[in-house]
Amino acid sequence: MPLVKKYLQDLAIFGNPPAFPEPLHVGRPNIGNREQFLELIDDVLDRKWLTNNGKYVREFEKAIAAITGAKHCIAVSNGTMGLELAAKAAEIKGEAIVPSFTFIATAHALQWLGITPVFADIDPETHAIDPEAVESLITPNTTAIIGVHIWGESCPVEALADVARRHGLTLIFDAAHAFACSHQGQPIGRFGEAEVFSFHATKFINSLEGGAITTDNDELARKIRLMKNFGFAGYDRVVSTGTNGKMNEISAAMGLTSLACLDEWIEINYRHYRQYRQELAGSIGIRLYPFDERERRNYQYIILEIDETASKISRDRLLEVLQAENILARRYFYPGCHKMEPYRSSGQTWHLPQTERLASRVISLPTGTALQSEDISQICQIIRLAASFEF
Ligand code: T4K
Repeated sequence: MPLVKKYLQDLAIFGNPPAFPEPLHVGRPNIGNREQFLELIDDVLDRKWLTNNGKYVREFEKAIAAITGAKHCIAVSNGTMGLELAAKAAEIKGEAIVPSFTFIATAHALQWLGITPVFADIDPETHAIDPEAVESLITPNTTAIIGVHIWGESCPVEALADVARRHGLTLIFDAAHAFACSHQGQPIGRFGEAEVFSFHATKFINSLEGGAITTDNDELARKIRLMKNFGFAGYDRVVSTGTNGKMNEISAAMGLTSLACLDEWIEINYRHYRQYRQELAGSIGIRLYPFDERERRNYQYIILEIDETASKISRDRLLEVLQAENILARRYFYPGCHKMEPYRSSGQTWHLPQTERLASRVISLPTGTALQSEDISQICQIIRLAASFEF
């Protein structure tokens, strides 16, 4: 580990060697027990059953249903496919209200199905979709609300459910960030009509690529199961429209291997979160996104907000300083979905002041099993140093 930098002039942005010889990425995958994974792969290859509702996919679905408490879990090829299948099976049409402050997949999944995403603003404290903003955007064409449990912190489930109920709308949650998290003591996975998880490589639990839809609704689950397999209800019998949304056996094997480490990884992420909090405490103009520790959280995202008016450094300058040190932080979710295509050129004028303000302030920092405590100390030292000088 290189020497901790003591002086601003030592920063790599001034031409010095970076603090980290190898890049420290946001989103480095958590990898479980290699031997166990390789054994499962061997078994998959020996049994010559690679996909189409195989043994490990069924085990993975069972495990997720048990963790979330949901009646049904349908494993799928990725989270985006999960959102598409859930929206299609729930017969969402016309317009669906979503936050703009989310990964582009939340909006794209709808747009892909010919549903128009309508972007609602967020609560600047929680970063979650604002139910009042949602209600103000409802039109006769609105059929659904898609809440997002951003960073794994649950969004205002009850308030959204209330709006949905009063206006007869379908409520679905994008829970891509929120596996193994809770809301009011209940595991995320049973709220709304359905919840959709991502098990992408960068997620807390990964299956290389993958996702899952959980629901207590028998009919919805039945439709999603059919639709993810081309609408097949048996050999040569297609009973609905469909697509190929199946998870394969190697992905399920990786998912099961990851699940075996769930508690250990939460512990590691939680430790990292507390260390960041402690080491960045008192840094003027810098806010670490606070998780509600009374709830179960996976602490997979370490989110900083840089208030340029109070801090001496801008968010983008800090990002440059970190990148020069090989700390590859990210501006999630800049600039907001509404400023990306095709939504930017849709002709619609969006009034999303909180989204735009937040998107210009946020940095996501590395965490997860790839990081050691010394790495975090060094990252925090660089942030403190960079934020304390005008340059
Ligand atoms: N809804 C929400 C709210 C989401 O956040 C997401 C996905 C979805 C829906 C859709 O779920 P999926 O269809 O993806 O299952 C990344 C992920 O690709 C994406 O899954 C995730 N959200 C999003 C927040 O982050 P990018 O564009 O930042 O990916 P990329 O390739 O730049 O990777 C991010 C970082 O991770 C890089 O700095 C490098 C590191 N990385 C990545 C991979 C794939 C590794 O170190 N190893 C790896 O194998 O979107």
